[in-house]
This record gives sequence, structure tokens and C-alpha cells, in this order.
Amino acid sequence: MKRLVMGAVFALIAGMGQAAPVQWTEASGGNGHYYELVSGDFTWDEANTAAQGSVFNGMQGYLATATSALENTFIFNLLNVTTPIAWLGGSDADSEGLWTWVDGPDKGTAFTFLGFPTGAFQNWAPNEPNDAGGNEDYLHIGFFGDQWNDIPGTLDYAYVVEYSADFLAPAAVPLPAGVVLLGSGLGIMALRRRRRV
Ligand code: 2F8
Ligand code: CA
Repeated sequence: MKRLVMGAVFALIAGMGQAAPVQWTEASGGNGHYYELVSGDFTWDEANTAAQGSVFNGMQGYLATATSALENTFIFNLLNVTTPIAWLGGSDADSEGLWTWVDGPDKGTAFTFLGFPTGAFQNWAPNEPNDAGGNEDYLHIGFFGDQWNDIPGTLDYAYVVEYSADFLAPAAVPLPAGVVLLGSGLGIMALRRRRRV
């Protein structure tokens, strides 16, 4: 019992300062997806890996993809005074000038090509993306308000993870019944042998 209480206290402390995912509800004109601002210092790669390793209600996390003006506003509104900038899931690291969403239901969708819109939603600040220093291949929000900027992925920022019912985490594969039976049998035999000694 004591251990249970201690576990609950540790879980509570670990979760402190970390907001739970919030839903952009369909009733409010949203897409039903969930979003979570994860504060801290992460390179873009670290943020991407952490987002991909996050699961919420069976949905697989991915770095947020702002695919409409309303969604971009919803994501921007998650930011606050202590965490004013965050990574999003856009990059042109694979092909300079070709900006795509790297993961989630919109994975591979290009939103900018050599500075031109592709037809998909984009929200660059004036004169962005400028690939300043020839080294800005990752997308963040908050640097110019709700407008986007490209920036080196080695810098440290918070990130926004998104969860969609259209992008589920792989289901755990159940063990075949035979393997479970064999495991139980071996366990029972080991117990009996230990009692005999
Ligand atoms: O003026 C916009 C420009 O500002 C900075 O470069 C001087 C940003 N880079 C960093 O902060 C590292 C650019 O991304 C931005 O385009
Ligand atoms: Ca830039």
C-alpha cells in the first residue's frame, strides 16, 4: 500500500509542469485532434523523436502539423510567456527548398517549394524561409508571433506534439495461446522444484 502511494506521488511529481493534451474539438470548429506543448530545451531531432515516442489514448504522437489557419492559431495559442517558441513538424532538410510535413497523417505533404506556395497551407513571416547562413532547415512558431520561421535544428526549443485518431499507435501483438500456456507450465514446474529442495 505504502509503495502504491509512493508511486502515485512520483507520477504526480513527474507530471508536474507538463500540460495534458488538449483537444481541438469538432464542436468548436476543430479537427478533433489533441495537442500538447512540451516545454524544455530540445533540438529539432530530439523533439521529433520524443513526439514519435509519445502515445495518448492509443494515438501515435508526431510533431504538430499546422495545415490550416485555424489550426495554426490553435497551436499558437498553446504558447505562453515562459514557453513562447516551439518546434513544428516541418522541414526541408531532405531537399533544400522543399518544405514538407515529416510525420503524421500529412506526412510528405509539401507546403512550400523554393519560396512558392504549393496550395497547401503555409504561414511564413515576411522574407521567410530565408535559410539564413545556409543552415535553416526546420520550422518553428512563436519567433514572429503566429507566423513561421526557418531556423537551425540544433537550437533548443520546446515542441508541440499532436495526436489524431487517423494516426494510431501500433497495437500490441498478443502472444499466441500456446506460448502463454508453455510459459505458465514452466513457471509451475519451477515452483514445484523449488518447494522440493
Ligand atoms: O531577421 C530574421 C532572421 O533572424 C535570425 O537571424 C539573424 C534568425 N536566426 C536565428 O535566430 C538563429 C533567422 O532565422 C531569421 O530569418
Ligand atoms: Ca529564417
